[in-house]
Amino acid sequence: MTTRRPPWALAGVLAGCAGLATSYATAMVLTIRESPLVAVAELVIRLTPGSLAERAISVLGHLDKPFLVAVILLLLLALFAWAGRLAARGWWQPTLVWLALAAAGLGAVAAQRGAGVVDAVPVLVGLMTWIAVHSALIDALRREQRRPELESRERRVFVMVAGVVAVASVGIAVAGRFVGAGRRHVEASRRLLRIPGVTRREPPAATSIGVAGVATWQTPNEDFYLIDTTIAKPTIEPDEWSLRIHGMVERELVLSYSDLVARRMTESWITLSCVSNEVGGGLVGNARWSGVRLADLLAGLGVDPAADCVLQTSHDGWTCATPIEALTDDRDAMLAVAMNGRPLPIEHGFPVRTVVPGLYGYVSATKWVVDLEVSTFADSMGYWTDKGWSELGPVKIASRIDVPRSGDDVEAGQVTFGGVAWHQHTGVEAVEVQVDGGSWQRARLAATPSVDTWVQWAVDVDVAEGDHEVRVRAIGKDGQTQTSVVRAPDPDGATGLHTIGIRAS
Ligand SMILES: Nc1nc2c(c(=O)[nH]1)N[C@H]1C(S)=C(S)[C@@H](COP(=O)(O)O)O[C@H]1N2
Ligand SMILES: [Mo]
Repeated sequence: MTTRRPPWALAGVLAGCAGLATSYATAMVLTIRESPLVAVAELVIRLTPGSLAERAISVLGHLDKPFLVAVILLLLLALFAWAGRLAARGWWQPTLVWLALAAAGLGAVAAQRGAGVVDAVPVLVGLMTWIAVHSALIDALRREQRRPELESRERRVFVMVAGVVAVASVGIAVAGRFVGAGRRHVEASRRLLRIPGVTRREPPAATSIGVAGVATWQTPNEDFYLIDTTIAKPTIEPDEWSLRIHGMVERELVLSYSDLVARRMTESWITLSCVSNEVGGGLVGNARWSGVRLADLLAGLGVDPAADCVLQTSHDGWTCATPIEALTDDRDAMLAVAMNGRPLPIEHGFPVRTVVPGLYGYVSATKWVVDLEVSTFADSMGYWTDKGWSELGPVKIASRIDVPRSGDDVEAGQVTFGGVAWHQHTGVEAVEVQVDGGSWQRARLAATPSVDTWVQWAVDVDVAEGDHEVRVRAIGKDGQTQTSVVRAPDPDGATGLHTIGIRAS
């Protein structure tokens, strides 16, 4: 019986493809825009000199990207085969290849616009797959090498393992694609949607304090912070959406999407913030929301006066209980269908979410909302309240220094400080800045259309050479001065004054 050379290269290729499949599927399931492979292709495009890229586009037309992906895929297959062959000499050499490939993938992913920690997950899943599958295949091959007399039987083991890996890879990639396709479909419906009564407006000019480096008064949708408990974002077609309002009401109501948007539309600028926002943090944004006022909807239903909350449930099963008062008083609490003049982005709750001025998101801002049960706090428990967070979640008065940044070097002399402050549904009366524990200096404030948004502030302060500590505080229209007492976000929102260190020279 002649000994055949073990198919080392094949094992490498199979392991490599398995890793690509799981990383692709992970990206699809997490609804990350691009798989690591495509991220690499995009990075190559970005690093390609403009003239060369233009020539490639003129030759290949719109096939330039698929062509590039195919070329990278071929290169990868060659590398996979090489990694496989290295395994004949020991386990660590192929491992180095996998690590190097993963590092390249991570680099490409990190280079993408707005990349976050989640975007690394598909690469790590792919890396783990590479190493696990490859070592399983190497194992099978080694056993076969050690016992040549049993070669045909051991070979069967290898073929079986390899077959399972191949089938599983295809299955995983197809499943991932399927999930991704659902999202693409909804994304297409979303883009085509024109909602009557939804308008696009520039922010009023007076809302800008005109200082570079201060967060824009209107937060663009793609820069708006994202917080939710989902892994894959719910993808709901508007025709499939409905909302049931029930519980302590005389008449129940089931609304379809078209029922909802046929009602009178309200549009207002509202700041949304997260209870987990640290002092000085970025879990806050300001957008123009369009939707239907909840007060109008509830008014027709005969709400039991004994009800004190509305238990909201999202499509993915997340819940929160919102004080009914905030949904029925004169503020613009709404079922929002649009954000900054466009249908809600999928990750911000498409097709319908709740927005309530003055309350943190965790007790009010249900994305993908599908059920409202008028109830009592005694009978209702929201997702975060159940985990020990406060039952009521009014937004605390807050202020932030955006410019200069902590750690910046500035020129000694007159320095302009600027930032944002909010005391939602009450309003900010003043903002003050203090250098090195000295006297508090009043900042100038930009305008706001209502008390439900943040306000930009700025102040020019004389700063001597040296290191300085600068703090900011807001004073509310109710006379409340923001406290300097430091408290963690848990259970009802952080307190303390945003403080930065700068060096003037
Ligand atoms: N379905 C659902 N809605 C949700 C959440 C969630 O986890 N699931 N998180 C809430 C929290 S804690 C906040 S701060 C806001 C954030 O909204 P955004 O991601 O649109 O900024 O959504 C709220 N709505
Ligand atoms: Mo939140």
